[in-house]
Amino acid sequence: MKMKFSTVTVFVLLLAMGCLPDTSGIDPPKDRLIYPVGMAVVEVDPANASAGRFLVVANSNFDLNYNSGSIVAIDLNKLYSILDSLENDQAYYNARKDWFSKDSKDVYIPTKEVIDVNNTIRIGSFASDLALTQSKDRVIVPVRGDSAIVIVELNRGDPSRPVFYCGQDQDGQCDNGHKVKSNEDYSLPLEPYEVASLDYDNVTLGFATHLAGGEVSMFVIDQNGSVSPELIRVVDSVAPGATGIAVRQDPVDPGDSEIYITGRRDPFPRVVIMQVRTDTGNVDYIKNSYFDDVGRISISSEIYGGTDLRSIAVAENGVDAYVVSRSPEAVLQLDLDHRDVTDMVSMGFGSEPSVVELYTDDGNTEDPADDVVLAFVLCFLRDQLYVLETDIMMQPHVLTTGVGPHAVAFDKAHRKAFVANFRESTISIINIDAVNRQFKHATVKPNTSPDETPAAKIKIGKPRLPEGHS
Ligand SMILES: [Ca+2]
Repeated sequence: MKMKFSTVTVFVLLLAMGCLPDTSGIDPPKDRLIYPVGMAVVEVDPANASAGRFLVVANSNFDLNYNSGSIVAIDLNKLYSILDSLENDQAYYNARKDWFSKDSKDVYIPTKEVIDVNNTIRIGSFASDLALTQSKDRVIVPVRGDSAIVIVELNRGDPSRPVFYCGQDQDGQCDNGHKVKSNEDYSLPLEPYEVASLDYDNVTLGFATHLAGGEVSMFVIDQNGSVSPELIRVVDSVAPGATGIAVRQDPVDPGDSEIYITGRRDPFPRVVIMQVRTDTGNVDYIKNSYFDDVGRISISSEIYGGTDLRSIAVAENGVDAYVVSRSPEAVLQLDLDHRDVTDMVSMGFGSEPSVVELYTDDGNTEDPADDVVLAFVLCFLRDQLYVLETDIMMQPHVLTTGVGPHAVAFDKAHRKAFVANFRESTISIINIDAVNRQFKHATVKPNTSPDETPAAKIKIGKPRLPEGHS
């Protein structure tokens, strides 16, 4: 356990120094998970599953073992085919005994079996997040080692380019036409941490929190359907230790869309609400971008206390939001319309929750009345995933993840959650049965063993823990 804390300390120190990596040395292997920090599921054509379905992962190269970080694409169709074969094809299963851990409690699918190396992209070290645009065809990755926010476009039609395209050269390095960087007018603040985006008239804008100085930056991702990254505004001192970011897209009037920011060092814990208030009838967002703080939801009170807010997520209904607090260790439910805290569930002392993401299940019908909204909360230091049923806001389900869970993504069509285990460079696979409120690791029975042997948990990648880990 001692090593665990010291690695976290190093992580915090590196963040605080904003140091840049050495670019000489060994190129990262194209088919590996290397301290993964962010993930999302991308469908090449939502109407046609065979067109491709990927889990895109940002690798941070946190220990600087390689000269850069990377973005890799896990082919989910291939992964599901492997899961199916392990379960149902005896010969296939028998031929893969070397995937099992010594005690047969775990199965590690080698990353080279599922990562599509034609879509591996190289980025700087210390990526900190990965998010999709509203239309889910642009991937946004803040990268401290590049002092940039990288934009990757989903290529849906051009067979001469990879599916994930950032103008990459032979080395897999993105071109400058896919990076948001400092320019003549604005300097990209240190430590871009989390990112989100909103669609306006003919323009997709991105927003990033900056941990060191508490700024929020605004940038163009896409204009008239073309990627055209440009930093266009930086607002100072939004929230001390600006960390979490989430958005509510207004489908009718994009000008009413809102951006929500949390800070981890805020003496007055609150969710800051921001808006782009450029006149949408007379649009020039780039030359005349008016972006500011328009309100707040105060979290500070005798009941909630706390100064350390982390992640925030907005529900599909656009009304409820969930915020993770470390002091006290809790998940808070907010009403965004009334700008109020409506409920809270304690996560227990020492849980140190760090990330929340929401999964909406349709329930038994197409009627939204029986939808189930689940909050997936990661506890980095405890190696735990909590699944909170937001309709009852009671004691959550608890699952043990790999070491250092850092990000969660969902494949709703397959009712799966993926958890990126940062410290061991693996991904856990969770089966979601929302109707019966059951959440279990994907497993397979070791068929050569007696029936009482517990099923082996399936992970993507073999754990590689830092030296000295116990
Ligand atoms: Ca429903």
